[in-house]
Amino acid sequence: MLNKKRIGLILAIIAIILGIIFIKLIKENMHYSLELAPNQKLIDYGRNQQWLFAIIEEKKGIDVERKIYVYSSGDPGKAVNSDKKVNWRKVREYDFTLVLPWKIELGDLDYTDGPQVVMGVNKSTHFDREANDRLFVYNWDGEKLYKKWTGTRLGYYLKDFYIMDFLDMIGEELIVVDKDQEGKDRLLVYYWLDFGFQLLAESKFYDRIDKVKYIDNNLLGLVYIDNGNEITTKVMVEEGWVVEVD
Ligand SMILES: [Ca+2]
Repeated sequence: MLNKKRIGLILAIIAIILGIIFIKLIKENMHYSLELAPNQKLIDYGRNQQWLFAIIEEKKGIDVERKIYVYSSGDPGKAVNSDKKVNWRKVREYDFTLVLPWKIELGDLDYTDGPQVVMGVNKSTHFDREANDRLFVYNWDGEKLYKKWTGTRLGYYLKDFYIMDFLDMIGEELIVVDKDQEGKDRLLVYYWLDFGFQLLAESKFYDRIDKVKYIDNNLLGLVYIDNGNEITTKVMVEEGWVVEVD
């Protein structure tokens, strides 16, 4: 028969068990969340099935820092679907304040090791004092970032870039939106060869390029502005040139 003492003891045990479950849930949520603190802002992120790299801007008093946060989906065998929620767990943090990254993409440029982490940064170099937007490429070995390639200049001014596998050649290709001194845009297509990017094709100059999208093998969707009109077209690579397909 249950007396009051026994009921009290059982309730106490239940309370302790619930407490442990509650603390565990809070802890898991803390580790498995991309939610940011009020002083943090997500600038950009890139991911594959297993890893997510985010550029986070962090305000500390009057200082503003740029960090790279590295998250793992935890299970390398598990596919990440866009319609399925993934509990990304933060595994590393790097301070990139000095080079101010503004865009980040993950890719397999050479399929030998990787993934590669490709960053648009704003940095002056020894040879080029003016701060310019350029690319940094890192290898990620699952634990650390290693410098693979740090930005010799591509074209005039790096306005935007995309990593995508849209040509038959091995690895993913780099597509750069390049702005010239007069403010006109063109596309540059690069592939990775041994130790760096090799230019494969360039487009003509447009007043402005607004959007680049993968459609199919050697076929990109392009949205550009010409004399104030927005034009949507398709382009392909042909003998060193990026040409419009009609
Ligand atoms: Ca390819």
